[in-house]
Amino acid sequence: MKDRVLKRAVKMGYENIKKNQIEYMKRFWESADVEIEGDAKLQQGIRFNMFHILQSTGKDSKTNIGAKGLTGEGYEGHYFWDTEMYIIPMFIYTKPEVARKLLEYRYNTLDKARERARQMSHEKGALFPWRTINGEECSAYFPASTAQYHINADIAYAIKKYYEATLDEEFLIKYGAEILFETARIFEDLGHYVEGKGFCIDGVTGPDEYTAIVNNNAYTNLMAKDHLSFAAYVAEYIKKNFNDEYQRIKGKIELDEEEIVRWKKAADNMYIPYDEKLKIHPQDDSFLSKKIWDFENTPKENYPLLLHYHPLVIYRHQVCKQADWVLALYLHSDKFTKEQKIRDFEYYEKVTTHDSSLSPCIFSIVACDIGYIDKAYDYFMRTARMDLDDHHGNTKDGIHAANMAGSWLGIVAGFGGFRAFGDEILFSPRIPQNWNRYSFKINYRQRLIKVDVNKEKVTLQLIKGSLIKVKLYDEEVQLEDKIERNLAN
Ligand code: IFM
Repeated sequence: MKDRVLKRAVKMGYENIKKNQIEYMKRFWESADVEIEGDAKLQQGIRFNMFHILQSTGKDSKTNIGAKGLTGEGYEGHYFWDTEMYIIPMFIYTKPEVARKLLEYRYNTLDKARERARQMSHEKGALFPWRTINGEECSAYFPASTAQYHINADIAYAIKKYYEATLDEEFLIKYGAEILFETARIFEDLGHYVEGKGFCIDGVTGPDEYTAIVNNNAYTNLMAKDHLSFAAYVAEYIKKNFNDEYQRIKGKIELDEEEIVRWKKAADNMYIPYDEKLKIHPQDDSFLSKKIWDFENTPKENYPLLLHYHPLVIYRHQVCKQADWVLALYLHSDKFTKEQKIRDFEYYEKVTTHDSSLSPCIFSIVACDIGYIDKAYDYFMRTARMDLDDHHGNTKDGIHAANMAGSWLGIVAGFGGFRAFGDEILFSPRIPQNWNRYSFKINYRQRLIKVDVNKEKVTLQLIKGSLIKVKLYDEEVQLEDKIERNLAN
């Protein structure tokens, strides 16, 4: 394979390769560039991040993107859920064909995920690994890693978002549906009904690596709910519209129609923990009853905590390494009121160390959503130049790829307020005080939309494609050419 690539390169010659590369990058920036006026260092940071993500990502459906990109030996080149929750979103809306390839990679490792499911005593279905290269689970430590069953739901979420943004039925039929069904089976098998609660999922770890093996991790349950109902929807949709293909998949994985009924029932009855006294979503069933970490008496040099305390000490406390439920508030922002988001955000902000580089960008996005723009800006500033300025002191081990894509999300989903839920495309831009202007581009269903924001105005411009309905703040607009509105405070 390497040989073939080299031979092809020699045949093409340096000048041709250079020309193609320049063309390729030009096309990428035309449909993906982000501009920030008023802060040259930030502008440099965001383009540097996008470039790294683009160049580090495998585009052949056999390779993916390592947590450290192509730049260092940290995490041994392994791929994580970072891809589905941070990197694929950037590609879905800038270069969807790459998002598809990354999802196809999961399809190509589905057999390994089936093997893993059997090792974990699931008779049917597929369980994707926490860290991997060829599809095999490579983690030797289960509490804060392989117990993260949410990976299955994260992959389902990425498939859903990719499908909604592209309506790529060919992908859904050929690859997506089988992944969705096989992974949904795991949640159905894992969960059980508890009277007074509903469908419960025990003994898993959520995204937060400072809290391990708990019952009803709220993030996992909410993601599994969405996964199970989407899997059921896709099964019905394909059965109705592409019955031959449906029968093929059904036969291949021996799918029983009753399973689909059970997925729907589990989704409808999924238990999402809620604390009536504090009016917040606890991270899991036991989170709020644990002692809160003594942040006041923890010296600065003892962070990140994982390098200074035994995991068991950390697990016994209320302390989060990274966004867990706060990530759910962003991914499912349509399901919660602003007041609820504020209560949850404020609670988790007090107990989160952000020892993981995957965290500040998510807090920044949710801070924007609830109108805490200065706070959002402070969080965002920790992401955009993390590797250029070596904020974590470990860039020598490689870049923080998820954070890099997260900085793109911070602008687009955070300050730009972009959300897409099927036919609903929403923008609610805000501008931080230090910027004069910023702009970004969104690809959605063959349209290219440019969003330009300055201190007074928001301009939406349809650069490519036909009329599309979008929502700007609370106003529904038919975007055909260009519209301009006052910037909300
Ligand atoms: O996948 C992440 C995890 O969520 C936090 N620790 C680092 C991993 C790789 O980036």
